[in-house]
Amino acid sequence: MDNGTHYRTCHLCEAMCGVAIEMKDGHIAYIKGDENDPLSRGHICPKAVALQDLHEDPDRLRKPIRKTATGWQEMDWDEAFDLVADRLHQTRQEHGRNSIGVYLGNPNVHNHGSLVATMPFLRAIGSQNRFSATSNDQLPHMLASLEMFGHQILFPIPDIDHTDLFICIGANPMASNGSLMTVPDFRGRLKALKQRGGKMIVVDPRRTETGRLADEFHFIRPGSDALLLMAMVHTLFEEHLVDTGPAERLVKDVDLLRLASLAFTPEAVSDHTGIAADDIRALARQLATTRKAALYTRMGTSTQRFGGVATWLAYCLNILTGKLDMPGGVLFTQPAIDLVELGAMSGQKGHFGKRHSRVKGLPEFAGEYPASTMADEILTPGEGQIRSFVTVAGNPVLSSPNGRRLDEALGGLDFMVSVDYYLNETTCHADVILPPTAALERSHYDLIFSMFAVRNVAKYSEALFEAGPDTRHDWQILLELAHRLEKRRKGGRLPLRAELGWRTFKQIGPDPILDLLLRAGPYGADMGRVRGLLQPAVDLVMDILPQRHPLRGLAKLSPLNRHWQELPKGLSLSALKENPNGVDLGPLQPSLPERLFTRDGRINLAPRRYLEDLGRLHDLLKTPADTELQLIGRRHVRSNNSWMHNSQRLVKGKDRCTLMIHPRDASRLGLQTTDAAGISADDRQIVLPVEITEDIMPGVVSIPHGWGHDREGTGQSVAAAHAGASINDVLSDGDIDPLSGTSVLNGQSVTVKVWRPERQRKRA
Ligand SMILES: Nc1nc2c(c(=O)[nH]1)N[C@H]1C(S)=C(S)[C@@H](COP(=O)(O)OP(=O)(O)OC[C@H]3O[C@@H](n4cnc5c(=O)[nH]c(N)nc54)[C@H](O)[C@@H]3O)O[C@H]1N2
Ligand SMILES: Nc1nc2c(c(=O)[nH]1)N[C@H]1C(S)=C(S)[C@@H](COP(=O)(O)OP(=O)(O)OC[C@H]3O[C@@H](n4cnc5c(=O)[nH]c(N)nc54)[C@H](O)[C@@H]3O)O[C@H]1N2
Ligand code: SF4
Ligand SMILES: [Mo]
Repeated sequence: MDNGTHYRTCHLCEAMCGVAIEMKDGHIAYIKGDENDPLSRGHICPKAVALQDLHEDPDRLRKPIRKTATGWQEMDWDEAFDLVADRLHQTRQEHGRNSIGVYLGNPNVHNHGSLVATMPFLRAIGSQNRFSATSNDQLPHMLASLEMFGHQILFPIPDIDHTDLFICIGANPMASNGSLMTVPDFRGRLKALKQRGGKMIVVDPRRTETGRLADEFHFIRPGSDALLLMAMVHTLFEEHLVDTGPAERLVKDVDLLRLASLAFTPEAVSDHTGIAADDIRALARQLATTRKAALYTRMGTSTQRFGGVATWLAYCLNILTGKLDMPGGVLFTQPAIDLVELGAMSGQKGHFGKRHSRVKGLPEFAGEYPASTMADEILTPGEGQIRSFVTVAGNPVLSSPNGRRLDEALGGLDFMVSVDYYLNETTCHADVILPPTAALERSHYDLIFSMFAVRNVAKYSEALFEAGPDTRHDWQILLELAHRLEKRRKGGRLPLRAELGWRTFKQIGPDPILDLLLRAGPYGADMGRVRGLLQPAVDLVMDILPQRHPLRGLAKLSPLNRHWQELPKGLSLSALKENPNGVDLGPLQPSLPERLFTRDGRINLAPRRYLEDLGRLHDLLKTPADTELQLIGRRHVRSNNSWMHNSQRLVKGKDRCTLMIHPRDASRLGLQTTDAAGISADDRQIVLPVEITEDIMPGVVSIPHGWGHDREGTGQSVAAAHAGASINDVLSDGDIDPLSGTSVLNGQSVTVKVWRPERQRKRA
């Protein structure tokens, strides 16, 4: 691009900030916030400038590489595609289709090209052994949405810009910038909330950056949220505070929930949670009596032993107090490309437990098994054992529990390929690495996070740099591999029609598809006068058509959808290109009952699955509260999962990969700030510098995830110089929420000891 300003949406986290990139002589001069972005209004975090570092990083791979006896060797694309397709095809022929494992990492959902190409790619691989970051993350939210609203990606989003009470449990939006709540400039939005007389309450085992800004803060014992939330439900019933408000006629099984909550009095749960009974009652009362209030839970409540139940109860609390579908409460976003509707139309509302994993019998969710069982499936012999592996934009060695075991598992595969632009802790096990273009060399549209935003917006960014002729986008890599795999499966040749189909798809790519979806969506074509004529006729015909008639789907997913009538119109790809700062589509709006996807059109408040899991919660109540140290994670605004540590600007300064521990525990263990600590569980151990702080609850220790860059064979020089250690080298992969299959990343017990290298060495 010539000199001037390029506007785009930052794709690094879920916040979707608008950035203004100033170009000079073909280079990035500087990056700042885009003041005219309707969602982020000029906000960015320190990671935005790392967009430049990522782009210019000499360690970023730019050509396919292959592992040889004498080291990595560059190869050309055609040769690489053939090699990978041959080897995967060979595995499939020799050991069956399930012998190929696939792991999809987090950056896939920030990449519309990958999203469009993933489905055909997975189909061509044909294996049921699929995994992703979902089961280390938001699976409980997806499950609750599926069970209660009938659709796995229909999330109730806090209407933070209009609420008067924000209750934040197990989330740290000041560091994470929000999750399942795309909320750039959380600080600014919180300030506005307080200025209109509102209040924030935070419940967390650590007084986080968000906790410090709270008007009320409670420490909670890790893993006990389900008890807290159940006691809040109990209080609502006990004090006759249940009022389901706008959703009243839609909600069913309220009584079942009341019965389920009977034993969980605030007094009964107080010891386990560490929160006084009166405080629990007050929490429930405040939520019930503040008209515009929203209760929000995230990682801390989902990736724990009761993640499934806790997340369900959080949804229930918003519903019982009339906050669902209420401005200022929690609402469903209405994105310009409505993957919720599109998914429903193509029969993809979600499913759970249709199959179970081979080794541990764990349930699939949306066709994926829990990431915690990946190593089991690779290491355990037998039919269906994974022999070859594919990772796309993922680093499970650092991001999944028991990383060392996964190291061992990946090291013993017949073949592995990674689509990734770094040689890191996971991809170093690959035989071939296929690096995609850098983010600034491709266009960007946030298909996923536009669906979770606290305001309806649509933003499209054109590529800033032209991708070179010898580069491939992620979608090109995935489609090319899929095409070649399909060809091999069919004995070398595809029928003419299929061949043409693949070629056309590879030719057009994702952007024309975006255009089509935008035009056909809620803010799409303005049908002008035609609508006036057509609409009454369509309404009449709808009245007589059966519920599942395809024409209904068509009318629903077109500008003729009655519920979309009042929305602004005229969106298309070219309209977005003309508005590079993004288009504002207004605040969140009520959308029930149309937006429900349950069979009976009602909200299921007490799905059987959750009730059946309550036996465990009763058991927890009966066992004395744990006295061992509980390990939790944390995030920092200058870090992003495992893959941004090669930017000098982000990692400089004081060491952030430390063990946080309360002074009381430190003194009990004889730990001082200058010490290193050994953190262990079973035979797993890491060593970290100690950070003694009153900000953490006594009995709890915290370590950030995504570090541990000192493994051999990686190629990230800056990250290696700031290695840290991986929390997932301590966490067990045997500890999962049995209801949902989600990894327990928060609330595993650990032992902490002073680390004295000489003494340890002598003993060894
Ligand atoms: N800077 C930065 N931003 C990010 C990311 C990043 O790595 N760095 N990652 C992105 C991704 S992939 C995601 S999913 C989101 C996550 O977004 P958040 O969920 O907001 O992220 P965390 O900071 O992990 O917040 C989890 C909080 O739960 C607390 N916690 C731990 N255990 C418990 C518990 O048992 N109960 C309760 N109540 N709280 C508990 C932790 O102390 C922590 O404050 O962030 C995204 N944004
Ligand atoms: N203990 C603990 N573990 C956790 C968490 C926690 O809180 N505690 N958080 C969990 C969560 S929420 C998540 S989302 C996961 C994330 O876990 P993963 O998704 O497995 O890993 P990331 O660290 O996001 O690594 C992303 C990889 O994608 C590559 N990459 C980046 N951009 C692109 C791209 O555009 N294309 C391609 N092909 N590759 C790209 C990077 O080089 C890197 O290798 O970690 C989970 N693990
Ligand atoms: S908050 Fe997230 S989207 Fe915004 S600039 Fe930072 S990394 Fe990018
Ligand atoms: Mo995540």
